[in-house]
Amino acid sequence: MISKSMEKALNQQIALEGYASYLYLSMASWCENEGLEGCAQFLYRQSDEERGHMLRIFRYINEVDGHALSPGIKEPAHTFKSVRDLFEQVYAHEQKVTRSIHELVSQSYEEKDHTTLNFLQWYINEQREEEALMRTILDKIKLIGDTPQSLYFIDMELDKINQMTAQAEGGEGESV
Ligand code: OFO
Repeated sequence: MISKSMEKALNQQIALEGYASYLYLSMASWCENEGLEGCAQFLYRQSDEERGHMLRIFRYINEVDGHALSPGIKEPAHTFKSVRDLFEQVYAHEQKVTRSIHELVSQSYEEKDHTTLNFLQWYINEQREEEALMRTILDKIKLIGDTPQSLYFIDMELDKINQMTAQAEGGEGESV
């Protein structure tokens, strides 16, 4: 059984993860329209992952006798200034999610809610990995540059990440 304030905070986290899923979906669509297939596939997968993160919290709340609420999602941006701008936004959003997870952890400590504290460990690790991945992508974009001529090489880098992820998952590399 979780407290009402923890239930509310976890429901807010659901909304944040849900928004990430829709934001990354919108970004995938923009990339696909720009002919950036590697970036698009990467973002489609990230969007799916964020939905998974949302559902994991959703199920947890109900499991511990709370009430998970399906969130209203604010409409994300549909266009982006550049690939660099897009990934800077992804990184900023991931940092925001990390801060929010850490606040949930602090609240769990304060409430001596060891069950939720334990549940959140997975998210702490996930956020560390996600932030590191997005930083790596941004570093590559800075190295390559994002002039129109460089976009092909950025897209190839994203494609390499997609292939590595697919190998790690033992799949064929297509998530949509
Ligand atoms: Fe679930 O926020 Fe990214 O990983």
